[in-house]
Amino acid sequence: MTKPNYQNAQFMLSVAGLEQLPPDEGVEVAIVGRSNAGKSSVLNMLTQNKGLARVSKTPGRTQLINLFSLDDQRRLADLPGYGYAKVPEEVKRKWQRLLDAYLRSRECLRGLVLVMDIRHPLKEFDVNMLHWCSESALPVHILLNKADKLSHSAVTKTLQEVTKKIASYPNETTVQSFSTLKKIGLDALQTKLGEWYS
Ligand SMILES: Nc1nc2c(ncn2[C@@H]2O[C@H](COP(=O)(O)OP(=O)(O)OP(=O)(O)O)[C@@H](O)[C@H]2O)c(=O)[nH]1
Ligand SMILES: [Mg+2]
Repeated sequence: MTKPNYQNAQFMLSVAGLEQLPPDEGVEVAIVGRSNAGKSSVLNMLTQNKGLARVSKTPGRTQLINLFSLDDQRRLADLPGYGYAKVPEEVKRKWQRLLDAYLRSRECLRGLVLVMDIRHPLKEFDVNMLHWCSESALPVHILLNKADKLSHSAVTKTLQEVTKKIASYPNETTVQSFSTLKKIGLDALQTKLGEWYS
């Protein structure tokens, strides 16, 4: 299959429950990460469409699974952000259940893009996600986003630390630095996605 044209991305729908998802076929790649890590910004940069995924300054606004189609067989999913303290417990539990159910049951899910703030990598939720993916043999590509917030040497150091920590995972687990603000790392991300979508 040819490489997807990310600029063709179209918003499909937002779902609050699995039963609302489109048929489980073709290839889906999901973007996950703690609230405010920059998931929606990554999606906007990838598709060169600033308004596509809502970039919210209020953390936790992405409360549903937002689906975007690249073509009739390939989709991107922007998953609910997790870990935002100010959201009521009940709402948090609801998101967690939706996220878990999606990850467990979605057959067409080919890989996860796990977005972290490079200043706070591998928080508890990130580590849980990596463990879960490793047990489910689901490939993960980590974006250490907001690299513009650190010096070049600090970026390199964090990249080395994370690389070392993920080396023991048996599933395909890769990492790169990224910045939606400075537009750093897009080529590497597209290369990884190209593998998954091919
Ligand atoms: N400095 C810097 N800020 C960024 C970068 N990427 C995103 N941000 C900012 O981080 C904040 C959160 O970005 P979002 O893309 O909304 O994050 P999200 O992960 O989708 O958040 P939720 O939908 O709430 O889970 C926004 O204020 C962005 O402008 C980056 O590369 N560098
Ligand atoms: Mg978002």
